[in-house]
Amino acid sequence: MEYIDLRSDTVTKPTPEMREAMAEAEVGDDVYMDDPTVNKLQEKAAEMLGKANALFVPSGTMGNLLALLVHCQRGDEVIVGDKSHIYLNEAGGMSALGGIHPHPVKNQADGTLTLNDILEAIQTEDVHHTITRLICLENTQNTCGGVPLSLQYTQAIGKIARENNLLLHIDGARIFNAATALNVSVKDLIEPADSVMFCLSKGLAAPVGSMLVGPKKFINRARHLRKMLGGGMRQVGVLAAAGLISLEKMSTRLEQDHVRAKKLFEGLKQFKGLVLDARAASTNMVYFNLSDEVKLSVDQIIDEMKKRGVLIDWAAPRRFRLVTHYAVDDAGVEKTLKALGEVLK
Ligand code: TLP
Repeated sequence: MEYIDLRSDTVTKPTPEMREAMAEAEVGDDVYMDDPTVNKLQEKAAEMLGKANALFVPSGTMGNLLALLVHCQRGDEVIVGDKSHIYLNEAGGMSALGGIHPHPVKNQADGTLTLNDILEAIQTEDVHHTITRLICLENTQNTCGGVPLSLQYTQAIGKIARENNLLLHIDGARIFNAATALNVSVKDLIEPADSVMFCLSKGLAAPVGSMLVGPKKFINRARHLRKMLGGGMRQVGVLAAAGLISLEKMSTRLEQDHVRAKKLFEGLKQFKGLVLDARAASTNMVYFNLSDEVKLSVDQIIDEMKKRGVLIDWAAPRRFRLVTHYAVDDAGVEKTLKALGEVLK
């Protein structure tokens, strides 16, 4: 059966153009920095994001971890959203591997951390306290509905960071979705940040890989730590070739995914028993809860949807997330709504 797969945008497969570019990619040993395709990808990413340098890394999780390890010493503190991927979904890497102490601050429904909460979380100089070193934002904020954080908000956080001698890292796994939704350039959107990680392997459809961008010294240190973590790769131009197409082509088509997420959101309103988040799908994600009137369990719903050719996943015990991407077309949206109508009847 051909499935419509809404579990995540991580499920995207390389496009035919990517497969061709991968087969023909010029390669070299990237630990020697000899892979021309990786070098090209890194130059392109740095240029598009307006930072001095970039580093190709195997995953978003490793990119975020490297940023934390470069910015912080053992015992330093990082201000993070309490619903952020770094805090909840990266296996505690910052603590386990870096001895870094997370200071969680509440993510508001719109994905932001309030300026006041951040200011209050910054430790004062005191023998009892850790040293606050870094603020992390996530844009788009995945678990708050995939909401984009605005340019003005990011600038305000950048100002707080500078005024308090802190650094700012953005987990921009979906930063191109954010920039598309906000109609601003990615470069402007991340300008206040010292470092940014973004993923090639989500809506941008590359099979593997993320990028870390920042100043030259930061990237040099991150390259060293990437090797330490076992992430030094060799003829990896075969993957970078797909990443170049992600940047050149796939980054400009994300609006289509957002339009389809909105169609899904509108369509879901017809079903009793679903509690939609008040905010309309603002990028490529739609979250909803099951009310008590739905007697089926999430697993039963997942199974019944699968029988009808639609893969979905739960985000919390009575909560679902549907994610659109380039393999979900208008017919896929219709098929999903029809299947859900039958299952919830
Ligand atoms: N997110 C995945 C899952 O891990 C939840 C998904 O399906 O959304 N930052 C953010 C905001 C992310 O959403 C993810 C992946 C990552 C970082 C990590 O990227 P990878 O999976 O490449 O390590």
